[in-house]
Amino acid sequence: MKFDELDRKMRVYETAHDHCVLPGMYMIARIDGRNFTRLTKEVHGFEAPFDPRFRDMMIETVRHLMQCGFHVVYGYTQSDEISLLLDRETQTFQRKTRKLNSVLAGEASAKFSLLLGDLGAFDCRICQFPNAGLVVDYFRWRNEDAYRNALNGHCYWRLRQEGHLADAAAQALSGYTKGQKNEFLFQRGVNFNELPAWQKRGIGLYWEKIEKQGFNPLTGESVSALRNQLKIDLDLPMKEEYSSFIANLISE
Ligand SMILES: Nc1nc2c(ncn2[C@@H]2O[C@H](COP(=O)(O)OP(=O)(O)OP(=O)(O)O)[C@@H](O)[C@H]2O)c(=O)[nH]1
Ligand SMILES: [Mg+2]
Repeated sequence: MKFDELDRKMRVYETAHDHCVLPGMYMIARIDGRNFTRLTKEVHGFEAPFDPRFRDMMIETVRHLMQCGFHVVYGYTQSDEISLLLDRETQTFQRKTRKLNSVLAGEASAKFSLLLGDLGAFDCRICQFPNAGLVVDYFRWRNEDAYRNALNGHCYWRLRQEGHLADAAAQALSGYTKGQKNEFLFQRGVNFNELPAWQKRGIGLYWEKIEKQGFNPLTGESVSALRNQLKIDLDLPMKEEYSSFIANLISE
């Protein structure tokens, strides 16, 4: 069989199920560390529940994903996950989910591994939303998840420090209400409300316009130009204020 014929024959098996996200749909990629429970605690011994070194590696991974050829409007990270809101009109890879998922997972894994100096792999899935309200709800959902993770994480590791084995600590926690978890920490000198915002709400990355002063060598005049700069926000708002913040980003 000639190559062209073979190529035509085989290509269909590769592309027949290529899914393209419909025009007008919002796309959010969620990228999540594979087996990071083991990687963070058994292999690399990161501080638990939160290690600023791990946080910074995640932030740098998001920064890379926002600067490697995708049109990302907003990046968000908490725990071992990253969410990227793509520009609604983006045509990258003709909106093929197969390409978006594999390239984003590949870029995240490559960058994080370089930062860690060891293998760290990520998966990726694309969520598709027909309206801005659902995009706001999505980020509220991850924001609330960060809050729950932080409260549970602080209680869990305190119980472990006090000598409870993993199962016993998880079992004890499952019976506590949110108020009891706060009280549990408070009795041990930890005011949950005063813990750093990045632990409770996650971290946002978005583009800010800043004015840069330059110099025109032809006229000798100083000139100003607007530049896009990536803002890393460790102090995101919460609840309704966070919803408004996301809604504003989308409408810009
Ligand atoms: N020690 C430590 N662990 C962290 C930190 N941030 C996230 N993690 C851990 O990362 C893990 C993320 O959980 P999951 O994504 O649900 O679990 P996973 O083991 O990655 O499993 P899969 O995602 O299904 O592959 C949890 O065990 C978190 O405790 C950190 O700053 N320090
Ligand atoms: Mg994970």
